[in-house]
Amino acid sequence: MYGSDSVNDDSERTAFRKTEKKYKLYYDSNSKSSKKKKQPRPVDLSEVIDFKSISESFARNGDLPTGVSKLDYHFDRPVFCLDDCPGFYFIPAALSIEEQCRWIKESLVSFPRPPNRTNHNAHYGAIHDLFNAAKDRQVLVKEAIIPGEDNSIAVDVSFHNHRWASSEELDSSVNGNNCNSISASVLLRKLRWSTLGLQFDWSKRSYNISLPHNKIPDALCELAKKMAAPAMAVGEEFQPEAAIVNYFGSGDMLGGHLDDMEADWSKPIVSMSLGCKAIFLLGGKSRNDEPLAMSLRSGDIVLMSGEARERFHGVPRIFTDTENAEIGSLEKQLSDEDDICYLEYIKTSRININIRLQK
Ligand SMILES: O=C(O)CCC(=O)C(=O)O
Repeated sequence: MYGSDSVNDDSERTAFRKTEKKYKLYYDSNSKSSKKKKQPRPVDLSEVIDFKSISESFARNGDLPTGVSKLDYHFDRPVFCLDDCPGFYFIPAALSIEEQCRWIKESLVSFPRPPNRTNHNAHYGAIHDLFNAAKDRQVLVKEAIIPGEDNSIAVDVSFHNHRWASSEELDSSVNGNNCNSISASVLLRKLRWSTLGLQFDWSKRSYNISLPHNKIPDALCELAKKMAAPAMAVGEEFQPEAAIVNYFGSGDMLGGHLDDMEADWSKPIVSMSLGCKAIFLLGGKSRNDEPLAMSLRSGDIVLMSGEARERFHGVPRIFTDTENAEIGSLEKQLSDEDDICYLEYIKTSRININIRLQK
């Protein structure tokens, strides 16, 4: 289900699916334009809960809308809860702009590096240095068949045996054949997830502790521990073991799902938003329960623990237009020449890092 819009017939009729469709990106073709430029269909955002304005109005006069409370907890920023949804916490603007940039860069450069797995593993095997290769306009080339050797890998349609080449090298190569190469920038655009710490096997929907892995980076661990604190029992500390990084481009969505692979649902999932604004849907224990819609901006953190872990949730939409993406501060912060490559990516993308305990 990750990064896909595929649903079975039954789920087409559920309240969750109807709300997904309400917010999903659809295009209207503008018949007045000679080129028939596709325009995003306008979407009614009037029912979307906006924790940024809730936070601002709370700071001004202590007012909160019906159904929303501020957690009575000593934390360096307000943590909001929904009265009807125990275990759900929203921390608006939890990350500073510097932290957001740091995690955007890590998500693009180091998180997709082996032994971490990505959605590309199945077809291309482990790919090294994807982001830098895209920056340098490199091309992934399937290695040539070697006469007299077992070429079972090379004749396979997959690219498990590959190397990076410059586009010039490819142009001048006799065998420079488009079918056997793919540009790093296309692969970067098609990057949908990477996994950190304990590796997750999507085909089996379970953690595979035998897969080689590195520990989650210490700095990410420390950040998750700090942010998870409001959802932890007194005296307990969150001990992250695994993280999934989701990459969204324009038109991508994350269909309604439960995160049910972890053994202990009392512990939170710490979910960080980076880049373009998105709509997050928080449903009930059945897909037939109508979900609440809320905005997720760069720097926001959501915690889901306990009962909230049993609720269907998903991301039907990200906004990449200037008015709705709300990434002005990121654009300013990433305006140095060295950072332009990150800016180019994040201008039309969203990254979500969600950090979990496996046991
Ligand atoms: O992208 C998000 O904010 C939600 C991610 C999510 O639900 C998940 O990875 O399970």
